[in-house]
Amino acid sequence: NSMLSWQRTAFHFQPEKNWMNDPNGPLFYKGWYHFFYQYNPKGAVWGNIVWGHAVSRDLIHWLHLPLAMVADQWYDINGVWTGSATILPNDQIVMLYTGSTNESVQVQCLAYPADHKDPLLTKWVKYSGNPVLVPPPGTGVKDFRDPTTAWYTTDGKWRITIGSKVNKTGISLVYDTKDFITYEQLDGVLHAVPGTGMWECIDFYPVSKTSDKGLDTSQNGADVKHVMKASLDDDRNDYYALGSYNEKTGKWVPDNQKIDVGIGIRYDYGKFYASKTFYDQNKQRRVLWGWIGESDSENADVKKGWASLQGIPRTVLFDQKTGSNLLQWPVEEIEKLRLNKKNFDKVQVKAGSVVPLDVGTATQLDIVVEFELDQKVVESAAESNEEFSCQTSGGAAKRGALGPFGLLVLADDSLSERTPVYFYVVKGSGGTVNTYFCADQTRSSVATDVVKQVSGSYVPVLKGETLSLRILVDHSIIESFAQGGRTTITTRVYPTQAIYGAARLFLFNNATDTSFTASLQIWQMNSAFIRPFSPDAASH
Ligand code: DQQ
Repeated sequence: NSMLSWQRTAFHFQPEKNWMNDPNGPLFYKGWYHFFYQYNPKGAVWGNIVWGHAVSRDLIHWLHLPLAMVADQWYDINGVWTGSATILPNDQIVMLYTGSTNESVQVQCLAYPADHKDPLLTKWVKYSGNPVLVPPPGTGVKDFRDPTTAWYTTDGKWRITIGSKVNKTGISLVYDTKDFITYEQLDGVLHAVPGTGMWECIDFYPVSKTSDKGLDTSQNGADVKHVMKASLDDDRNDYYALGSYNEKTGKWVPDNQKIDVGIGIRYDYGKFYASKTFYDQNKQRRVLWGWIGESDSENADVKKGWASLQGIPRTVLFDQKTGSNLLQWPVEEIEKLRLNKKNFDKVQVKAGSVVPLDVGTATQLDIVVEFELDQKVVESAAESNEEFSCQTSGGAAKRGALGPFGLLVLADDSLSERTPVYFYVVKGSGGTVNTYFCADQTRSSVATDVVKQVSGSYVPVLKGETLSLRILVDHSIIESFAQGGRTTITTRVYPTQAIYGAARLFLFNNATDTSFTASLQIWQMNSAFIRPFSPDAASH
């Protein structure tokens, strides 16, 4: 349906048509980034799940390849579900994934490339002895899925974790293996959190406390923290916590018991699920992929013939300044798409005003902003001690002394449609200042069949820091990163007016007391090449 084709993106990964969900088995091999994904070849809704496959030199331009694995065995006939890759020291690739059997039992299966010399890894072989793991006694047959990348232990074994639940407690089961064929289940669990329900797509990986390089999944030591991430089936969000991992005892302990998995921090406060990292040995970084679903109706998805995007891959680092969160940032390769830079230096935005930014068409943008508030106003502001939450405090329309202020993205000239991405500053007792970062979908579209909510959270801001924002805009997706990626919000929006040449960008200040200046760098973004598979293209 060409009427809806403007919703397709220009530089986000998506298949030509039909349904996509979780990222699977990302890896770098012989000069190529490989990306696999949950895919329904038969329609724009979830079902008939197989593994799609694409390759890239730079994580931005993609070539679609034939399906890597289809549902053709008794142990995966109901779906070739999510899995992860492990690269062994001899460069062999091992893929573990969940099969949904002919009886809808969740089992773990092994696959490997048919030809290690083929850099495109086009053909995959399923191990003849599959499945390699079945649900252990006491585990629900439908509560056992999504094996992680394996890490190497000092015992000379490979270790994986798999998500499950016991009643309402989310848990991570642990297995050791030498050959990826036979496994030994460890006593106890890597971690468990009551009340969080089924843990899908667990991710478990090291981050460095001292360097801004990523770490191979098997690294550990005094300089290392471990991130535990679970995708909570019950609330469809990805939560992580930082902690320390003792490989000998097999225990992972969160740094802060109050900010545990499923309770404290989210990767992203918008639409972002079933994510997975991989270690990119090419650039020594850890890269995060996340599935960005639609927030229109299923009916609309069927009409437009496709559903879901992948977020721009993000590098993930431990935030050495706060010590309490990760930093997520779009991979540097995205900057190759930047065109026509415009600078706006110290634009004054008075309380209660909207200022247009002349950037031409505003459907494909990379925006970098720094805000400077009038510090005297902040210092002298009354200590409101307001209980603020992005979700429930009235969105961008609700005026406070020190916010909201930020940008109106994917807006039209009359502002009949707009998506505010903004900060809200609250003055607390003793002069404390708390900053929140939100995105408000409530006026994003005049359409009625789309989700319209306000998303966001607290963002840590240290003394002396200015407030900063990076926003990637791509037709129907807005990815926003505050304070260098401490807090992120991904928003799907479906404007009907603010499209093509009618899309605009504005600064806004809905605070009652403070003006601010904004300094911006804004680029138009080129489209990425995301090319369909043709046997010809592959042979050139
Ligand atoms: N998606 C897969 C499962 C996983 C879920 C099925 C998470 O393996 O638990 O498509 O979105």
